[in-house]
Amino acid sequence: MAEPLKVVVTGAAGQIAYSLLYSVAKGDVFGYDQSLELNLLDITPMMEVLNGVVMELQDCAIPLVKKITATDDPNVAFKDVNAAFMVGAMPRKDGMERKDLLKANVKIFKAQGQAMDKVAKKTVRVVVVGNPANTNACILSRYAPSIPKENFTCLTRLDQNRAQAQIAARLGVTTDKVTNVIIWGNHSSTQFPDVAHAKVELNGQVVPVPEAVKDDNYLKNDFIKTVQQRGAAVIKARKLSSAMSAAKAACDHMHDWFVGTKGSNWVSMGVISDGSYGIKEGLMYSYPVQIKDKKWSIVQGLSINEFAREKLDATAAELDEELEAAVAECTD
Ligand code: NAX
Repeated sequence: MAEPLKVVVTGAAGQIAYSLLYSVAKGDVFGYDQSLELNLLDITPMMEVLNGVVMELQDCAIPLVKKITATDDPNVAFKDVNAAFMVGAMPRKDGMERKDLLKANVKIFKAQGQAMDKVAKKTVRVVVVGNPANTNACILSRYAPSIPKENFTCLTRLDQNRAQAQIAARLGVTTDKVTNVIIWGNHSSTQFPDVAHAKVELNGQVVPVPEAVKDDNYLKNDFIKTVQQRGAAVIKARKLSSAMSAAKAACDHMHDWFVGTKGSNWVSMGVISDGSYGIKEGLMYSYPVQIKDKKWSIVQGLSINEFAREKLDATAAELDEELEAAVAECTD
């Protein structure tokens, strides 16, 4: 069996981590023959709860798991890690302004970035789940300058999975038949779920999704709104935010990063913009990417019509504003 891979999960006592840890531990992400050392980070008041999570993980009796370390110290949690799921973040509380939320998260991701810079492997692959995910990932990368910027990403796979599931349900196929859906931009309600280049396998034939759906009005309106507001719909129904599906999406994201994408297929990930598709450089923007040898590259040359252009720019403008506000909170 290969050397154990060191994986850290932050916010490890929370609800997403509760599903995520089980999937990671049993091999869904890094392979069923890859042994693991799991580092679990949460804040000091959550240590007792975290201890309960550790007990349950032990009781899962998964042979791949060689070691579990639960801690409230980022320097311990990030030590020599190969992969990081950054789930922990300050949640928005009643009466809290957007500004206050950003401020609290800048503080968290600055401290965690500094620790990562000091003790993590320089090859660590990082996915930020905690909101505002895109901007938190930018801040994390800013404070970990010795780690390549390409190693920091944020999660928009949940949005992609939601979009894929909507289209699959509409066409009466399973989700694996729908490929190349794109989520552009921010993991927020300004995101643009785009099926203009998506494909579906129907009765053994691969056809463009717009051709199969035959309802432009639906694709431009209800479909987009449903995906953008799916998180809120889950909260309304469950009285809790998405957890099982968020954990599954984080696993899909990291799995594809380590294993690669297939053929001409792509997936959506929040990655650092290099100016592709006219998006300001340096924003953590969700793009379609293909992955080979653990390196992602933005899919180039997709046609962007006027409708899409407007949406790509609107979500970029929101990210730009968010990042500017976050950077203003960074007192170096
Ligand atoms: P929970 O509140 O259940 O868990 C969060 C955990 O993070 C808590 O145990 C908390 O103590 C811990 N935490 C807080 N500050 C920390 C710090 N400085 N270091 C380590 N741990 C810390 O939230 P959960 O439902 O698990 O959601 C976690 C985050 O994911 C939230 O920010 C949420 O908004 C975000 N989401 C992101 C999604 C995405 O697609 N990008 C979708 C799902 C989810 O809404």
